[in-house]
Amino acid sequence: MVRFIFGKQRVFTKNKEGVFDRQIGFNIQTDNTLQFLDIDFFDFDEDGIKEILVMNNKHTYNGYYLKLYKFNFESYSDITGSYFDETQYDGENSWIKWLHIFDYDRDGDLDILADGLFGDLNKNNGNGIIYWKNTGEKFVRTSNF
Ligand SMILES: [Ca+2]
Ligand SMILES: [Ca+2]
Repeated sequence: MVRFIFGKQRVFTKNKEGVFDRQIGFNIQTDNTLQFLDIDFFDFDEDGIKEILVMNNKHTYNGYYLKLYKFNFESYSDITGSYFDETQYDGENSWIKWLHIFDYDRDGDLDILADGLFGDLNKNNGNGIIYWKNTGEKFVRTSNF
């Protein structure tokens, strides 16, 4: 569950017994040039606990910044660099609205598709595609432009 409080995003999760517990909520740290747009939960490191993938816009919709956080019931940390090399972009009114996690390229593993592309990112007469391809090691930003 994600609750919006004065521009900060507080995440409440189930405890180890599977019950939501407000005492173990935490704030997703983003710097104040970033604004949260979409969130997905997926177990990137296959330890049985889902990580938190967040799409932000930068500088009030003038770019995007993808972040990944690891959570273990006691703390959380930014592990974006462990799974992604290209996570941000700067451009006037260029941002991404949603993320979808599914096997976009149909090679048997899950990828991360950007949906709702604006500004410079909305190319090829609106048919531009950006996704992060699962290579087994990392998720590599891929596009058709
Ligand atoms: Ca995990
Ligand atoms: Ca795939």
